[in-house]
Amino acid sequence: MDILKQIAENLRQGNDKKVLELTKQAIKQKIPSKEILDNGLIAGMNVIGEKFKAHEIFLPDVLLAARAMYAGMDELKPILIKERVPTIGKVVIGTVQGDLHDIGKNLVGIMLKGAGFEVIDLGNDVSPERFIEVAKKENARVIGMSALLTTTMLGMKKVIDLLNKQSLSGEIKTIIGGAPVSEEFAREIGADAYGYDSTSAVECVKKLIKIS
Ligand code: B1M
Repeated sequence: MDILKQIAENLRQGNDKKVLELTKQAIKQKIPSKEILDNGLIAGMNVIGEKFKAHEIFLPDVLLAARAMYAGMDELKPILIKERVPTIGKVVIGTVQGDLHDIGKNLVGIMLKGAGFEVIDLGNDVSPERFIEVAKKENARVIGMSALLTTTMLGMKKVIDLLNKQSLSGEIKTIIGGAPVSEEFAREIGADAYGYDSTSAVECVKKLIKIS
């Protein structure tokens, strides 16, 4: 089996030690880090998502898979960030209130750092007030919000409404992302951009900073 398939398979089994070992091997074999991420780690996590949805596996299995995902991601992080250029703007990121999923948000943070942005990561379960308070204090030009639950995605609108209420939407731009959100939802709630994945998030933030 090719090494990326092995990474995906071991992530699926929640074997963090093996995922770490295989990720190290893949790096040694000079497989591009983006390929290890997309075709190894994320591919494995996608299978977990499908199986969880179909009730074929349960929460503890998902937790183990998340731990294995982090084992690989931590190894890739310095490589993804390596081509860092001088800071081109500050971005505050976080997962919205009530939502504990942070793997995708962390990936977006890693890619933004790699592209030269200064990233202030507020973690998960972030209240609308906190997003804005920190963005104002840090003079951030963009707020990036992640949501993985249909029950929490409306938290993004709360942030945008608060920005409008404080007349800050001209200075602080917003980008949203996460499995349940879409371009259409971004338009509906008045977000400035929608990132489909971590690569498109970087492109969007670059554009937002140019126009803001
Ligand atoms: Co949860 N979970 N989970 N989970 N979980 C989902 C999201 C779910 C779709 C699974 C399913 O049913 N198929 C489902 C949501 C259903 C819905 O809302 N319609 C679900 C559920 C129900 C739950 C619980 C409610 C389960 C329960 O307790 N009964 C619970 C909720 C807890 C809470 O948040 N309050 C829960 C808990 C968990 C764990 C803690 C076990 C774990 C999270 C661990 C962690 O994050 N540290 C977990 C996981 C791992 C998942 C799945 C399997 C994988 C998510 C993931 O990390 N994907 C997920 C299934 C799925 O998404 N298919 C699922 C990999 C990651 C790289 O992708 O996060 O999509 P993603 O990020 C992508 C893009 O979306 C985008 O870029 C990233 C890279 O490409 N992106 C952005 C993300 N944020 C962005 C921001 C941007 C731009 C792009 O700009 C700022």
